[in-house]
Amino acid sequence: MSTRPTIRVNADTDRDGDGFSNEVELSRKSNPDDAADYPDDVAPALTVDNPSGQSLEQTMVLLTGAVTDPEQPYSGITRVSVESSAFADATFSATVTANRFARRCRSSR
Ligand SMILES: [Ca+2]
Ligand SMILES: [Ca+2]
Repeated sequence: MSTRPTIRVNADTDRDGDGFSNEVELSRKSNPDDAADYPDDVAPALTVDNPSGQSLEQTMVLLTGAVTDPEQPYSGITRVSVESSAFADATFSATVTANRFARRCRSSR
């Protein structure tokens, strides 16, 4: 049994009035009966607090920042992953809480 919504009224091309046709919503897996759920065309924005061009003299840094998704503020971004040339061969993942993340990174150098 599928929980995917179905089109019941073909004459109404945008049943919930969110600006996306029922067909587009179904093809992009948003709900054609919920105006708050629509296709997301804007990528989330990631902001890192640490200064850019920072030289790494220490073996540990605290990486902090924010992530927002203006098209879908409640889209449920829960994790970010960060790669750094200073920490080759490692990807650091951090849990997002209220749009903020923090991760302590340790270099093996
Ligand atoms: Ca719609
Ligand atoms: Ca919708």
